[in-house]
Amino acid sequence: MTAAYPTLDDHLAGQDVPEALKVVVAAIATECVAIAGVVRLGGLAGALGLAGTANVQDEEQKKLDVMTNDMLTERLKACQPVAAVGSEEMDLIEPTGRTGGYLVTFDPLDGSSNIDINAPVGTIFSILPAPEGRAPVEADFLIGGRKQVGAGYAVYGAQTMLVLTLSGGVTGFTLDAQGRWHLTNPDIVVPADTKEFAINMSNRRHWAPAVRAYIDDCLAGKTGPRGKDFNMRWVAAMVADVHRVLMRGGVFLYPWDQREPDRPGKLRLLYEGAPMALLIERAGGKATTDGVTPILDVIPRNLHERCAVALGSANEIDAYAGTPAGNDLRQV
Ligand code: AFP
Repeated sequence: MTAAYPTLDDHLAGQDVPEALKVVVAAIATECVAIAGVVRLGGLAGALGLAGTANVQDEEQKKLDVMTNDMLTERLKACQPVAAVGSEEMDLIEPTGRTGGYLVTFDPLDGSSNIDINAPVGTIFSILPAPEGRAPVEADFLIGGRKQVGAGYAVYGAQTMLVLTLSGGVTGFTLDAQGRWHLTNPDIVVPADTKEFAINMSNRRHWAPAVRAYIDDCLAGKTGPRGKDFNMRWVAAMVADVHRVLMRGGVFLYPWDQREPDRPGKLRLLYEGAPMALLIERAGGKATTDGVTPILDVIPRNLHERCAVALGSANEIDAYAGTPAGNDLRQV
């Protein structure tokens, strides 16, 4: 049945990108197959529960955060064209001892609070060019999302899928029982219009007034200013929420809020915001911090910098930006 679909290897062979980049993507895809195996086994692989440690953002690490971080780090450090890696779960970058080639940042297990309840989680990655002729330093990672040469994610859900962009559009692959990726979604496009939004509503009281105004307008439905009924979804794993947006449209919002006024939201720019923004823009959607500023134009100041996120169907992101008092959709 799967013979009808080209494999990831077939697809990569036809891509007009450097062979070394294909090697990096293949290494990530291979490790995502291994991660999918551990996720699938859960408690049987000793993968549930807390690790008893915290990451650089002082967030509790789950066992699977640590396991998957080690798996992907080890794979990429052994991958010839990779000069250094950076991860949500590591304080500092880890150079591989090689020069040139690529830098890879990743969130090895996004949505890890979903692990213990058997809900979707994923791996997000971003690939940047490495400096030539010298060992990379953290500043080499801080060049902005437009410089990404590739980005993608694996989502471990009802199906395990890999979604990828290199030089062109956005493609989706489905994992078969033998551990091979098949090109099931050759040209993913985000519809311009939607009636679906994703935001953590429990934070409503902390949002800027313009965010509240936008959501209130959506909730008012057909008889409100938007003139249509909206639906809401929140998987609590960016990877799964963004996957839904790529599959059927919608907007995904994680705005700045007043609990931590000096930090622009919860999500991380390098290994969450930027790779997802590249995928969404390449699929015809908009990916912004505030409805207007493209995430890809934000130049990070450090490896673990956060960014506000408003991405998805283009016309709906415009509606978000156009909410009265829209200038209050602040990004610190
Ligand atoms: P965890 O990996 O710590 O579960 O966080 C996931 C995440 O960073 C992102 O994937 C979700 O969109 C967001 O947090 C969910 O945040 P809430 O806690 O506000 O639901």
